[in-house]
Amino acid sequence: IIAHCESISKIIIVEISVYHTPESTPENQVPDCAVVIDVLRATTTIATALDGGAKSVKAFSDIDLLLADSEGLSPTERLRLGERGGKKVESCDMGNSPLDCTPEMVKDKQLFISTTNGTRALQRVQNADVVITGAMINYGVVVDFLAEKQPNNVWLVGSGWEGGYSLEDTVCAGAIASSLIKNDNIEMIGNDEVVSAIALYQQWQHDLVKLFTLASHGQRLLRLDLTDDLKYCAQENIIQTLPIQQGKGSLL
Ligand code: 3SL
Repeated sequence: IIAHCESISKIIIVEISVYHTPESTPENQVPDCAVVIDVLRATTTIATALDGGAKSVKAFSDIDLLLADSEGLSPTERLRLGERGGKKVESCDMGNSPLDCTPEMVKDKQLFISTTNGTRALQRVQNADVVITGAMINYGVVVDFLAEKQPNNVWLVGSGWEGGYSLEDTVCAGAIASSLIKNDNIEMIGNDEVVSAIALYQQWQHDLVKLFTLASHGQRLLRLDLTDDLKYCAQENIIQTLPIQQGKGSLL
């Protein structure tokens, strides 16, 4: 009986809320831990860049601010990534393709990134106690981090597309939540969105490429001939790097 009571007392209740867009997060509140998700493609790119040896990735919602902030570094020290509408921003070195973030390109560089939705989502939650980013390619390390730190409340914030819902961010939120609650000592309470995100992941986990081709932003990327990007972003846990905010907007 004593052993049974001890194991019961170790159960941790984590409150998980999924928000489909940065705009739908509650105003004037921040969670213990915010997980920003932009599977297509910003948080996939950020994880890939840090995994490839980038020193840091600093996110901006505004391109002019990005250009001004990175001005003090020489072109050999920095890399400017800019995307709008899926396309590279003229004044930047690269667009937002994770496939361009090879170790040869990013190693030891400080990256500065601005994208249509993902960097806005990061900005929305930058005051949370802990901010990390997740994507399909690294959600396992997000789950490990949450299982270890056991924050009381977690927001899984999808970037969506210009204020609208996105399938790919929601399925990733579902992957994170469903993996986390597989831990015997963790129980979840959550909003309706987290329950539906888990159901979406359970339905599509074996054919994420197909799901992404149905997604409106997936279709946008396909129209831009970015099929390889889409396939890369749909892979599960191919890297073990966890981007963590250190100072507002900067991920290490
Ligand atoms: O919206 C974003 O932040 C981007 O990730 C979009 S894209 O995949 O680079 O087009």
